[in-house]
Amino acid sequence: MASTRKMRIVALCAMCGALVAACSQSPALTLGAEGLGKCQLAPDESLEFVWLKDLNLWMGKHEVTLGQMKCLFPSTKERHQDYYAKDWDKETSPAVNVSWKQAQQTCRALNRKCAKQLPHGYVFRLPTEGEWEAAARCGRDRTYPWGDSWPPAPMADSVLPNLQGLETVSSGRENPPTSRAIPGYKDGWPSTCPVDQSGMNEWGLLGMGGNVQEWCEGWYNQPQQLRLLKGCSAWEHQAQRCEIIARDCDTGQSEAMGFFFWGEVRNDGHNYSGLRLVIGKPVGR
Ligand SMILES: [Ca+2]
Repeated sequence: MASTRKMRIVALCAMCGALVAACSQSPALTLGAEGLGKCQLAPDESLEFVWLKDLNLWMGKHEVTLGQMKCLFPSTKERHQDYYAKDWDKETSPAVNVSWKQAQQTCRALNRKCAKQLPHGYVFRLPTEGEWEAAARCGRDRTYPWGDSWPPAPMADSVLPNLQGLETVSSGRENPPTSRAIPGYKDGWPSTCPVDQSGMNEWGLLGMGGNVQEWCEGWYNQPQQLRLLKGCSAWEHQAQRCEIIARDCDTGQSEAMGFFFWGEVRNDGHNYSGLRLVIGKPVGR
């Protein structure tokens, strides 16, 4: 069934949060002013961006949610397993099982819809590895997105990053089955959590410390065969893999993955992979 949702972009004043303009009424909308931008997909679906002056781009405040993906791709199947509690908020949780190819499709879809509303020379794309790492460091010298401590410490908003803690093991929801967890660590989420509850860093970005891994532009390796993932997921328990410099990969070419909520084990993709968007100058791929 075709979606009746409509897309529009709104920009919010950096200082007071007041609405500046809406693209459905003002095609000349410019997001170039320094501050917070908000790309609203529907009254309850918005893509929020934070202007990062150091990087000359707007970075997604959150990972892209399943609800946002459904808004952009209404014909895409949504699948998840029954072990999720009925009150599980899938719509505001990050989309997972997204391939790199599908992350690029997401950027293209937004660029088609919103090109006229972006500042001249800017596009929706994925962050580069350097941009992702800079956003995770927030201008500081540190090992992990939360600092230098292990086990993980709370993020800047006093919320623990969503990693694989004891609650994941005790809930029986781990998938694939594992008894591994960060010793003594409990962030309260046995799986992914709503994107606005996964810990905010000093630059106002959430999910940089966990929840789902995020596709980046560029390659993982040479010769260029594998695509790059940064960040760790709600199922990560190894310190080294939580470091800002850590890298992960996948072929990223799957067409069959879809924008699934976590829960369906598949053999043809990367179950932990989600995405975060930026609005920035184009980069090579
Ligand atoms: Ca993340």
